[in-house]
Amino acid sequence: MWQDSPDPDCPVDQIQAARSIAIQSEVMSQPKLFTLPGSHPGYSVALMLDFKGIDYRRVDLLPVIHKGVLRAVGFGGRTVPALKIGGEKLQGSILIARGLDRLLPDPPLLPGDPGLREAVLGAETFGHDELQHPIRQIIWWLLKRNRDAMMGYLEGSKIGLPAGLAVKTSKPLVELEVRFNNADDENVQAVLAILPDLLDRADAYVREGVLGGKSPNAADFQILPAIRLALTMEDLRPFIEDRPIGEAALRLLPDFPGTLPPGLPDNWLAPLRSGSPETA
Ligand SMILES: N[C@@H](CCC(=O)N[C@@H](CS)C(=O)NCC(=O)O)C(=O)O
Repeated sequence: MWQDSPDPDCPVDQIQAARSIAIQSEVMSQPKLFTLPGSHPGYSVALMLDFKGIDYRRVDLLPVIHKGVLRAVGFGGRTVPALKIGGEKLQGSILIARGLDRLLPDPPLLPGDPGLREAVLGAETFGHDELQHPIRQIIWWLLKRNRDAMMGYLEGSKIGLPAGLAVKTSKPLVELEVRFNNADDENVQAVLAILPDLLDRADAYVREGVLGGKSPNAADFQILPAIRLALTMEDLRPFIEDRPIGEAALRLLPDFPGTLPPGLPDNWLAPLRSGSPETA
């Protein structure tokens, strides 16, 4: 245990050396990614860590319960992804992206060319501020009505209890998440009405070479997991899979757990049917 005043039997130099070894081992200890099964920004950060070649441990939490765990391990916010790395606690996919580039600049998540860098940052903000949440609202709306489908999204996660039991007892947690995320009929219908525009804008980023290229960047990592999660929803998949953004998501994430059978009211999908020339 650390002592604040020097031990008379131990030279001060040794105390300082031991202290610095302890700090180094904290810095070097294996990073921990706290996430929820199926969380698209959780995937964003997992992909960034893989891209950087960082060996990390994933800690899968259960929705709602995750808040207490995050607090207990010292995070201030209530959402995942949250990352403990190099003695730092980073929370939020964009903040983590900037933090990773600061801690381990190579390979960079942002391009060196100033114009492209600005475009990537703009696309990343679009993915985070405009695309991420609507996808979350649609999936919680569907999961509320088909809790058995959660089994698929739990595949490959270690949540500390059998997946079947987690699904069986998930009703209150799902209902709370639906409430926290405002995933009610009115909002989900509104989100589906703007989805064609969001997809058009995402396609434009691919066409302009801002994302979907050979070497993924921060915008790929922010946007493509959200699109990949949308592709697990059978209601949405036909409107996305043949688009440039759908193809880019399937290239980056060919395997992704979970499937949601059709469940959205047919008339709510009308904007997607008539929404844009690409989906006609
Ligand atoms: N926009 C933030 C927040 C992400 C976020 O809302 N994460 C969801 C999981 S996808 C979450 O933690 N939800 C739990 C809750 O809000 O209770 C980010 O990109 O990190």
